[in-house]
Amino acid sequence: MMQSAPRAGAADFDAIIVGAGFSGMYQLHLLRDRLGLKARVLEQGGGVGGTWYWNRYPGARCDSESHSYCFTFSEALYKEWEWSERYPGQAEIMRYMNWVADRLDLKRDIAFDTRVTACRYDAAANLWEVETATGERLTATWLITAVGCLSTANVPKIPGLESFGGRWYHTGQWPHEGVDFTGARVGQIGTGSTGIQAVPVIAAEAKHLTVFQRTANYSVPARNGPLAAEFKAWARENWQAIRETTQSTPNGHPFIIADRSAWDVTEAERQAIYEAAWEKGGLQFRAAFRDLLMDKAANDTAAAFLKAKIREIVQDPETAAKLADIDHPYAAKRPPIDTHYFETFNRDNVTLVDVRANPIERITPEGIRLRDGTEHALDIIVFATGFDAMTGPLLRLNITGRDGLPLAEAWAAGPRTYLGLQVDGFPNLFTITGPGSPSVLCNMPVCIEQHAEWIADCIAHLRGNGIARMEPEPAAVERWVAHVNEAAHATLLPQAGHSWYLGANVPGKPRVFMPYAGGMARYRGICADVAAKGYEGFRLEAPAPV
Ligand code: N01
Repeated sequence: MMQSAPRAGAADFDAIIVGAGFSGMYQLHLLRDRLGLKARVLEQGGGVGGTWYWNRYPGARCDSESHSYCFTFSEALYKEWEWSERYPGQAEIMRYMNWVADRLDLKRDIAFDTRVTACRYDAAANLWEVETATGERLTATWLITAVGCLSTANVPKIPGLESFGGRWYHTGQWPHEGVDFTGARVGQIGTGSTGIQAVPVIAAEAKHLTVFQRTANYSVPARNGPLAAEFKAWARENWQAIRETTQSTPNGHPFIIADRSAWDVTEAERQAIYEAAWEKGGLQFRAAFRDLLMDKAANDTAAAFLKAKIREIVQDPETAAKLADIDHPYAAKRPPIDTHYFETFNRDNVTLVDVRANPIERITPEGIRLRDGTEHALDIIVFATGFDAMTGPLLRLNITGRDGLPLAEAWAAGPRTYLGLQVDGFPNLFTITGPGSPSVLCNMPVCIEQHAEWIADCIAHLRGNGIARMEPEPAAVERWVAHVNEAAHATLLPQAGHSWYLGANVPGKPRVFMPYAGGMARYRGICADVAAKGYEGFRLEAPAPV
């Protein structure tokens, strides 16, 4: 169907932003305070914070180091806040987010407790109409999704859940008042980054914890602790240098990947390097050699070191063997970091159950029954089972583009975007950290700042040039999808066949490697180049003459 020429319509808002986490907050600040636009944020939660508003599970803590897990666009803002620990806990991040929101006076333009139920593009008016759960309808020229990549909880459809006589929770929808595990028999399903953080904290409180492991996972100690006064002073004084580092590294973290191959050193030197990285702790372990994510044999050396650590820590050989029976390259799935995860299996009140060998058959009124008939009696089940990642939060918005095309249909075979920022058929829609952008492979605030700034600059350009409609050319989308695929396959990442990066954790979801694995610094350059070339690959249309 031919589409009518765009008109500059009279909308309620210049921009509607969905979500008030890091991305929605910064996008609001840029559009309202820098461009002077009329912008409104719609947020499902009762406060700011995005993922941290919902993920209040025991042990919830960020695994980016605190001095890099924050906004860095403003020197003043950066220097005014002081983090207390190497890795910020959920409560401290929430304090930070609220502090920023108040400091930038953002809350007056955020509608809380407002769930978006549908977004429709009206081609004739060239407007987005956004509907909320209360039936309210708002219109805007620009629709910007700031819904995060991990905000749609994945509760597996295990038969019998509704019959369970105890309580159950998903870590991503944790009750604000907390959960009292005292005296309880707890079962936790899932051993991803979340599960690995939750296990030690739940075990310390519960009468008994049974961990149901489907896929064994690597983990490196976080070595979290209070930050020394000298470090805090160093971070304050080095705002610019920290920012330059995080913007120049492939993953947006404040450490540099060593410029050496695992094969440049002797076996003894390699072990010493891994040992030092293990002692230092955290995600930096990945930075020991530059080829860990490219060369399977190099990766095998790291994997062997980490599996040996598990066997060294865990006293019961049978439990250690199950925990170390890891079937994917190190860091091909998101690598967790922990505080006493493997040590927790030495406690008398913790049991590991291998549900790959003996799968969960059903949930009964009393607990969890496995295929071989074994029944685990439980009072509480914790689902640390992850998310319908990246596409889930977008599809949940029921977005309909040009010619009534639902996003779910456009993406039936997997997400297709240009730069992870726009989708053909969906004019004037921007997706912050969308599929096809580095997003979850990067320290999130770093990629969020880049996206929000690119979008604000783009909107300023469009307004300055009288352009009313922007949409990617299908050929540009085609090229970008191919490039995202090629970038993923240049690494070992697709080798973890059950990873949520591939959508493999949600039954029926298309298996497409969703984030851009070419590195954040390279991606930043590509986006800048596209803008410098007059938004190459996008179709820009001026309003129709009146
Ligand atoms: O989720 P996951 P997550 N039966 O999907 C298992 C971020 N994050 O919430 O691997 C049995 O990684 C599943 O098993 P398998 C971070 O980006 C960040 O832990 O599919 N088990 C797996 O073990 C992270 O990667 C921080 O075989 C089932 C687990 O549940 C992302 O969030 C902290 C199952 C899910 O692991 C998601 O992590 C925490 C079933 N039916 C999280 N279904 C930071 O610190 C699923 N599983 C920033």
